[in-house]
Amino acid sequence: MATNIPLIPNPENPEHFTGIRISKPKTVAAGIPAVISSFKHIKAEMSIFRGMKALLALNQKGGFDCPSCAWPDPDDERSGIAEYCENGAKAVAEEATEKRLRADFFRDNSVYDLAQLTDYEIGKKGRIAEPMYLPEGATHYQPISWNNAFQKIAAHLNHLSHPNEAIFYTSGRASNEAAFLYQLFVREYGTNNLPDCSNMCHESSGVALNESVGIGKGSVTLEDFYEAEVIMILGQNPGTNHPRMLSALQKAKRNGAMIISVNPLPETGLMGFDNPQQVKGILGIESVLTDIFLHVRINGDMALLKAVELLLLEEEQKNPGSIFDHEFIENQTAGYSEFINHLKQYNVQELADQCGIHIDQIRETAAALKDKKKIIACWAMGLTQHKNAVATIRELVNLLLLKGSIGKPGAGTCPVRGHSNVQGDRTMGIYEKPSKAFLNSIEQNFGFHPPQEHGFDTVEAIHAMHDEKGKVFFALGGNFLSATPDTLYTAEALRNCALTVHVSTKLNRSHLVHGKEAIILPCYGRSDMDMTGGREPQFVSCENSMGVVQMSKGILKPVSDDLMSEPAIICHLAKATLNGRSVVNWDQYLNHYDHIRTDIERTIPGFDDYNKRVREPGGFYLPNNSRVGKFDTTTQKANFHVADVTVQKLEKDELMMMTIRSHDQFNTTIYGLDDRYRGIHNERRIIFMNQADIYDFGFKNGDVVDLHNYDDGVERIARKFIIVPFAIPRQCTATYFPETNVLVPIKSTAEKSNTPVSKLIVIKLKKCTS
Ligand SMILES: Nc1nc2c(c(=O)[nH]1)N[C@H]1C(S)=C(S)[C@@H](COP(=O)(O)OP(=O)(O)OC[C@H]3O[C@@H](n4cnc5c(=O)[nH]c(N)nc54)[C@H](O)[C@@H]3O)O[C@H]1N2
Ligand SMILES: Nc1nc2c(c(=O)[nH]1)N[C@H]1C(S)=C(S)[C@@H](COP(=O)(O)OP(=O)(O)OC[C@H]3O[C@@H](n4cnc5c(=O)[nH]c(N)nc54)[C@H](O)[C@@H]3O)O[C@H]1N2
Ligand SMILES: [Mo]
Repeated sequence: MATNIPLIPNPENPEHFTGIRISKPKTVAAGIPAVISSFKHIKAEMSIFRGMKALLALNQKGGFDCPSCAWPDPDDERSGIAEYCENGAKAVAEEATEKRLRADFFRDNSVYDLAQLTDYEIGKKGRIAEPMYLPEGATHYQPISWNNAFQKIAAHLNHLSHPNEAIFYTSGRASNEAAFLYQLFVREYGTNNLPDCSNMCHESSGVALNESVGIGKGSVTLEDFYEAEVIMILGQNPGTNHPRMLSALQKAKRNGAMIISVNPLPETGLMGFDNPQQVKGILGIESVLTDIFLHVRINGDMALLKAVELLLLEEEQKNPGSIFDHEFIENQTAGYSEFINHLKQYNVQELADQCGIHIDQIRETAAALKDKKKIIACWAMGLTQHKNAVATIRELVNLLLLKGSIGKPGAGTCPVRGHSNVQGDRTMGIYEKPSKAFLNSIEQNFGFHPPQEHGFDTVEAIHAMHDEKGKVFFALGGNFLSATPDTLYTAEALRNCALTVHVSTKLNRSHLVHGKEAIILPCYGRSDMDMTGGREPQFVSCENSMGVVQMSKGILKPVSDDLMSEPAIICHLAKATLNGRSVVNWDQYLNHYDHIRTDIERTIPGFDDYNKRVREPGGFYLPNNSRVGKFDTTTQKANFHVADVTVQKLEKDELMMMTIRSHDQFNTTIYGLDDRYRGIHNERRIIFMNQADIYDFGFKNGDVVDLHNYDDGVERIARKFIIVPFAIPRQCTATYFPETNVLVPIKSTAEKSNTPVSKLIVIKLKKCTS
């Protein structure tokens, strides 16, 4: 039975179309339609009372942290009623739904039946309400007690010939408290196999920034946005994925900042913004955001950045000292002359051809940057999920270094994080390559010797399970099957496992493509009131994209009495698995989360007075040396980096494809079937193409095609996608993730960060015959 479970997308079981409607892409984001959309999603999932209660607490000081993105809350004024965005409201609706899945649901629906559904349909089923177990060979999940579930997992873990045969994945919603306990348990158990969603996300930023400026996090605060002269936004779609960033951009702009956007798509949110939290916005008065839009080809960023740098260098040479910040370069950087010598080999016109942007526009960009001293560079997945991602991000830092634009107000690096606590999880030690200092601190504070050998990252974990070296897969959140590349290969990997376990709020495809045995442990979400310890509601804490740690306290009554908090699940699992072997006092953590924070404070720098400061409204900033112009690199300076421009070679019948998010999804959670800003309604199986390419390839708008990839001699197929013409450069196409993850070759990963290359997949199109 297990091997017949359909995968979606699956060559044998194509998804059905849902009835596409196309309208003109929007020119302005948010506004009234966003407010209406928020309420529609809330109303579909819960009573208005519960909905209002949740929304009123969302991102308020003393309320809960939005489970959607990692964009920070304003340090000063928060709008009393609406410090959230349309997509934050959708995230809450999805999590706080009153629909629940109990034993009868799993009795009535086999795993096979559930796997026939689309991701959208699966997600809409409701919250998992009690622990469930799938015995070997069974067709249906059945209820299991918490205690038996922990005993079964413990037995599997203790049965392995080495702890490195177990893999412990984390998705970025886990709180600091949960993440800290999780890594502590995993390391005491004996492995560093702690892959996380960051491996697929901003890993390239972490690697690049560490090498360049000595810290894997961004350097700016929200205040810097309001002082910046130029804000560059590369490979990011904030209107959909970080909507509250638009308010910051609007304010920055009012203060005189210029905005330069670099994207293969003219994303609505980048172009214009209608602030729903202001009267003017409600009245539909839009503000134009982007001043210069650079319609780059997929992965043309490196060539573009070099072209801009070269033009700046030409100016600088005409008038030495007028463009570059020589004092900064001299005192605070290393590698300047090698960088300049290498840059001089390039030719602006050739670079312009490579990135697909007219030389006049590149000149305009260079002219805009010429006299500016305070530049912020923002980026997200459009830069990180490429083969040369690390090099491209370092090139962006090169540009900032030339201008002395880091370590001072109004300037710096801003990798815009995805999951709401993905940055905090890393700070807590969710990392397969922990530093010696971190491991030593664990040893000193807890008295056990943690494993020193590095563990598997996400892609390595998939290979290990595929090769039967990874035997137990445990996930703290997330949807591993759908989020990872090469869906069929990953499915084989998961099915090879003896046991797969998911700590989850909602049902997803990873529960349906499972190991020989499978367990689902249902946990509280951010909005749920957590009475662990029995006396008072517990709170947890999260670190946002700008390094602010804040408390998050759920306020809703959980949909079932059979849920447990993530920290509690980890404590119980640790006790069951390590039994008498553990030197950690897990019971005190179950008693009160303050004890977890006390131990975090002892172990990880920057958390002094954690319990006190986290209770202060707005939380506290973690230390960040790059913010103050100190660079903890091997040279003790910010490092220029030399890299070549690489250009993807394409055959005549090949195209580049990037996989992106629609406006109605959070990663693999599909909220709805619309991509409102891009004018797509009621359909996800589409491929955006340039109109001239559609014609040249012999297709018509609306034709249905199969997408093929042939990397490493493997034929990968995603069937049935509707061609939609769009303002995208020639030879570039876009589809939604996760439907096309089946095409992302497992071996195609970024140099140094090993992040799957989800933004440049070489594909061929074939007209669909069936
Ligand atoms: N509502 C909502 N919010 C989210 C998420 C969600 O799914 N839904 N996901 C969260 C997570 S985990 C993350 S990581 C972030 C993701 O946030 P984003 O990075 O904004 O998400 P993507 O949709 O992957 O968009 C990538 C953008 O990069 C562009 N792009 C693609 N390739 C290139 C390229 O080669 N060069 C350039 N310059 N641009 C390129 C695409 O056109 C698109 O605009 O959002 C977080 N927030
Ligand atoms: N092709 C392609 N693939 C990609 C990307 C891409 O752009 N293109 N983006 C990548 C990126 S940036 C990321 S971050 C990954 C995301 O990878 P993941 O983080 O693994 O995936 P999500 O879809 O965010 O996980 C959703 C599931 O998390 C569970 N969940 C939700 N809230 C909670 C909670 O509070 N606690 C627990 N325990 N579980 C919860 C629910 O069961 C839900 O089904 O995907 C990556 N994959
Ligand atoms: Mo992400």
